[in-house]
Amino acid sequence: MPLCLPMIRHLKSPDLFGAIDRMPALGTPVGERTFKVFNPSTGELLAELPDMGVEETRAAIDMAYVAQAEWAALTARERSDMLWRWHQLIIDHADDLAAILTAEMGKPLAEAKSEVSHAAAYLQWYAEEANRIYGETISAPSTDRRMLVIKQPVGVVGTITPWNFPASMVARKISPALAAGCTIVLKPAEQTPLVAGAMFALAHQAGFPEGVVNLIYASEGDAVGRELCTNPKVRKISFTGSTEVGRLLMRQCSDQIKKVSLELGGNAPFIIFDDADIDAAVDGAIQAKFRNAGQTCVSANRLYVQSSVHDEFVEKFVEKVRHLSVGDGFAPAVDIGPLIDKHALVKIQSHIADSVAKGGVIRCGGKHIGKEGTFFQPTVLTEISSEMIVAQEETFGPLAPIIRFEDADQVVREANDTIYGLAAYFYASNLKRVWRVAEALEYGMVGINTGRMSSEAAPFGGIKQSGIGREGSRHGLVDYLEMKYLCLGGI
Ligand code: TXE
Repeated sequence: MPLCLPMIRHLKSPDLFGAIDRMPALGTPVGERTFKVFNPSTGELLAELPDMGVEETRAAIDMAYVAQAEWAALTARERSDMLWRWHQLIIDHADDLAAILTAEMGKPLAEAKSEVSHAAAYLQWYAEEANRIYGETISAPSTDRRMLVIKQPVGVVGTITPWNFPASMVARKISPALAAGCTIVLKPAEQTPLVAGAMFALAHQAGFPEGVVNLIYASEGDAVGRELCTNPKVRKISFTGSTEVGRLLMRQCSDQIKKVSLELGGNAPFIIFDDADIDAAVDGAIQAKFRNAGQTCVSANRLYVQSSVHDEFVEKFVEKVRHLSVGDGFAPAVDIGPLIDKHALVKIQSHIADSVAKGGVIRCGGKHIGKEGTFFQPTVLTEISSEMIVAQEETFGPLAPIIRFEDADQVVREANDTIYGLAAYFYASNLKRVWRVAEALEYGMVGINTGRMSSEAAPFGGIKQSGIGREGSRHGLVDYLEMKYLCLGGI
C-alpha cells in the first residue's frame, strides 16, 4: 500500500509513521480497495489507504467484543498505566503528530501543536480518572437488606470523528471509553485519517492488548456507520460531526435502543455589551472566530454588538482581521490555513452572496485567494439582519457577521432563537448582567469575557439539536458506564 509520507515535511520518526497504513491490518482483514488523502494547502498526495467497508467493520467489532471482557477485568490501575504510556508516546512524538495534522488538514502548525497537546491532556485526564470510578451505597428501608450501586463498562463503543480536530477528537472519545473498561472501533473522517493512524500506531506501541483499539479507514461514512449502529455487539455510538449525520445515526440506533453521544453543529452567538472591555472583546472575538479558519463547532457564528459601542468595536476588529495572514500551515507566522475542501468554499461564498443581496456590507475580505486551492480571506460583514443565512446557519469558515443591537433582553432572545445550543460567548462587566445573561443563554457552554473555553477538565457539549452527552471532565465518563443496582436480602 503506497504511503507517500516523504511529502510530509519535518518528520522526525518516519519509520513509526510508515506504520500508518498497516494500522487496521493489525488483525482486521483489509480488501483491495483504496482511497487517497491529499494536503488541502498544496493538493499533493499524502497517502493511499485501504478503503474498508462492512466486512472489515464487522471483523473489527468482533475483535473489540472478544477483547472487552479481558480489558474490563484488568484493574483500574492497569488500564490507567496503559493510558499513561500512550500519553507519554504522544508527548514524545508531538512534533510529528502536529506535522501530519497540518499536512492533511491544513491548520497552522502552531495550532496543530496546541491540538496535539490538548489531545494528550485528555489521555492524562482519563488515565487519572480511571482510578476514580465509584459506586454508592444506599440506606435501605428495611434492616435485613443492603442496597448499592456499581458502575460497569457499557461494552464495545463505535466512534466516528470529524476532520476539524482530528487528533483531539480521537483522544476525547477513546480515553474515557478505555478508562471505563470499554473497547472501541473508530472511523476517522476520510479527509484526515493519518493523524488517527499515527495515534493508533502509538497505542499499539503502548501495549494495548489486541482488539482493545480498532481503526477503520473508509472513504465515506455511510456503510461503516450503519454497521456500527446496527451491529448488536456495539452498545454505544459516540459521534462528532454534522447535525444531519447525527440525526441519521440516532435513527439507525433506535431499533436497538443503542446509547448515543452526539456532538453536533452550533450557531454560537458572541455578544458585546456596552459595559464590555472593547479591546479584550476584539481579541476574544478574533480567537473565537478565526481559530482553525472558523471551522470549529464553537466558532463565534454571530457577533452581536450593542449600538453605543458598535462602531468602535467594528473599527478595531476590522483593523486586526486585516492583519491576519492566510497560507500554508507550514509557512511561518500563518494565522489561517485553507478551508477543508471545495464544498466549504462554496458554502462561505454563498453565505456572503446571500448577505450582500439582502443589504449586508463587506468591511474586509470576502474573496477566494488565488484560482486553485481553498484559501479564503478572513471576512467581516456588517448591517446583518436576522433573515440572512449567516444569522441562522453555521458557516464553518472565516466569516464574521456583525449584528447591531439596542436592548439587552432582546439580544438574549435573539441569541437563543436557534435550533442549536452548543456554545455562546459574551463580554460585559456589570456583575448582575454577567450572572443573569449567563443563566438566560440556552447553551451547554458559555464563555464570559473569554473567546476560548475548551479544556479536558470541563464538560464539553450542547443542548437542543447540538447534541447529547458531555465529553471531558469527570462527567465525560458517565456515558461509558452502566449503572447497576444490587440488592442483597436476608442479612
Ligand atoms: O460533516 P459530516 P462534514 C458541520 C459543519 C460542516 C458540516 C459538514 O457545519 O460544514 O457539518 O461537514 C462521517 N454515517 N460539522 O460533511 O458529514 C464522516 O465520514 C456515518 C460540525 O464533514 O457529519 C466523518 O467521519 N458517518 C462538526 C464524520 O461523519 C458518516 C465537525 C463527519 O462528517 C456519514 C464537522 C453517515 N451517513 C462538521 N456521513 C463539529 N461538531 O465540530 C458522514 N459520516
